[in-house]
Amino acid sequence: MLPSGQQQACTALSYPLLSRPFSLPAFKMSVVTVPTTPFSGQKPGTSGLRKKVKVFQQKNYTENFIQATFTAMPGGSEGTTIVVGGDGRFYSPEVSQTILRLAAGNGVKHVVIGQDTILSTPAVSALVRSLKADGAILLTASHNPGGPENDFGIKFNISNGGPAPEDVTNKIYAVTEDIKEYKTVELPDLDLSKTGEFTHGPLKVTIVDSVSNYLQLLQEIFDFDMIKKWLHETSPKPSVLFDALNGVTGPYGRAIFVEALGLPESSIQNCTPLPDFGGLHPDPNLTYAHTLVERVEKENIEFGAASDGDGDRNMIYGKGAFVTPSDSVAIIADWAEEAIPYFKGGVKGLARSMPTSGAIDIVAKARGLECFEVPTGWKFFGNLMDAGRLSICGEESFGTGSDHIREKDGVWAVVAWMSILAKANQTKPGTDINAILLAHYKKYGRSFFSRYDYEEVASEGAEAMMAHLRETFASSSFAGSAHKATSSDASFTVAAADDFAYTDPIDGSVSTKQGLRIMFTDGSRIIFRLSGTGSSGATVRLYVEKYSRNEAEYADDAQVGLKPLIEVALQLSKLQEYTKRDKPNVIT
Ligand code: VG1
Ligand code: CO
Repeated sequence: MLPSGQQQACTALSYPLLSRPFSLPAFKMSVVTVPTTPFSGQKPGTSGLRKKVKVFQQKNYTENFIQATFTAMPGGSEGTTIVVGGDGRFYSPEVSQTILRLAAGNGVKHVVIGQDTILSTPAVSALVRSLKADGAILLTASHNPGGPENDFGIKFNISNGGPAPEDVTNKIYAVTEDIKEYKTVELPDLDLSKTGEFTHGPLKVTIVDSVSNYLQLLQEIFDFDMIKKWLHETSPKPSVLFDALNGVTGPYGRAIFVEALGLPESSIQNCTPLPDFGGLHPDPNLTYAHTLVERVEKENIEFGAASDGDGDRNMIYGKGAFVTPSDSVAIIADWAEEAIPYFKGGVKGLARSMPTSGAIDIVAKARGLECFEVPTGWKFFGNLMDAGRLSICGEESFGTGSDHIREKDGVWAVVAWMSILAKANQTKPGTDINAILLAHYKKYGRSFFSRYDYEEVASEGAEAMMAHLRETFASSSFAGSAHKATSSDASFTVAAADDFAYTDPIDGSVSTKQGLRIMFTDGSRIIFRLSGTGSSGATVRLYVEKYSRNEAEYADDAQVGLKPLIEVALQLSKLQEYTKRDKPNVIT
């Protein structure tokens, strides 16, 4: 039942009537203004608002945030078309209905929603662009676990299909801090299980198939026939395993790998989206996608890949060959024009997030392309793409993508890698992932990269550690100082250290405090950041990078080569003292 509130004088419809079984009213249903009070902390992070489900379930919590989103929409919400989708996690069905009610209350004209609200993040971005919609609301906490005890999230994308930039998310936050009411129309639940067009109170609602629009886009971008040739006409046939980790890409995986590319059902796993991801942590990395890694190794699978809860991340893993995301984007950029028809006309520019390794910079230099270094978070790539200066970009956090949409795209990256293998096999049959990696290192050198995550540490400790580092950086003797590893004689001299700030080259907006970085004279780097996607406590991310042109090292395990740098990072930051952790939860 709707909380008591004042009715706006739109129609003569009264409450008792509204609770009758739904039939299409011949007149506009009443917009009801419901009083509410602010919740603290509704500040969107790196990618939307992420909190425990229980937090979102508090009365008015979700309504407040959705109202703030409509209020902050550039150009307002009146008369707009919005796309609604998500990874189908627990609490999505309830929130979808809330969005429909508040959309009606806020004058939205048309809502395009995925069947059962299922649309991957890249598919939402693609739909916004192909429908020329005004924005999108995504119900996802991405790779964070789902279920009643875990996380839920809401994210807003703008009309270019990409994550809202900081001026919009800041406005959403400002509205939540001061909210006094939200506008809704009391509509019964709409059955979202059937596709089609519906009238829902004052709204037009189109329920779309989750996959078809996105599949069509991929078929325009890639040469599926070339991939099929590689898969079916190579002897012996390369084997493939795609793992959706029970996240949203299951239906996409089936449509692409089984139906379009003709692979057997055994080449996909965990491909039914589940509200709690079947208890999995839907994050495609060596730790959480370990069943994929084990099967690839045991069954000698040439090409393995996984994606995250909402389908924007990917991991590429072949037999004995893990492709770091930093290498992945560099290699895709290097092969793009040759292997992917979408880029036939030329790649415009490249980019990476600041902590991502410089492997892509080297490709950009060799190819005479502009290369941008932006803060962590996909929202920073959008302006560059819209301005026609960026084609391919990536983040070390298993995010890779291009300007075909304005989100990173897990399945796109997987098909991009299949295209590279298919192309390489045309001239050199038997080329596998390892061969692609080694050839790349031989041409450009290798950037060793690793990230250590210390999850859910006490916020005070994490903040104190960052403050300690800032103080260290401020000392005039820090640049030029030498730091010795604990377990070897390796020593690193500080070339420079700063708190990364970024000025958007297109609109001039400035983002400060985007990560503490120490650059050493040999080109190595250490970076410290606090995560902006966690739902409780703080997560410290430590990134280390070392570049090598020594061929003898190209096949080495990254952890071995990076050990001295990690030791220096731990000493300099006093991380163990501040966070009380002697080991990271995840190493990627
Ligand atoms: C993390 C990653 C970042 C990524 C973001 C959203 O952010 O580091 O690169 O863009 O997640 O990805 P943070 O602030 O926790 O480091 V997703 O797939 O979670 O939407
Ligand atoms: Co994601």
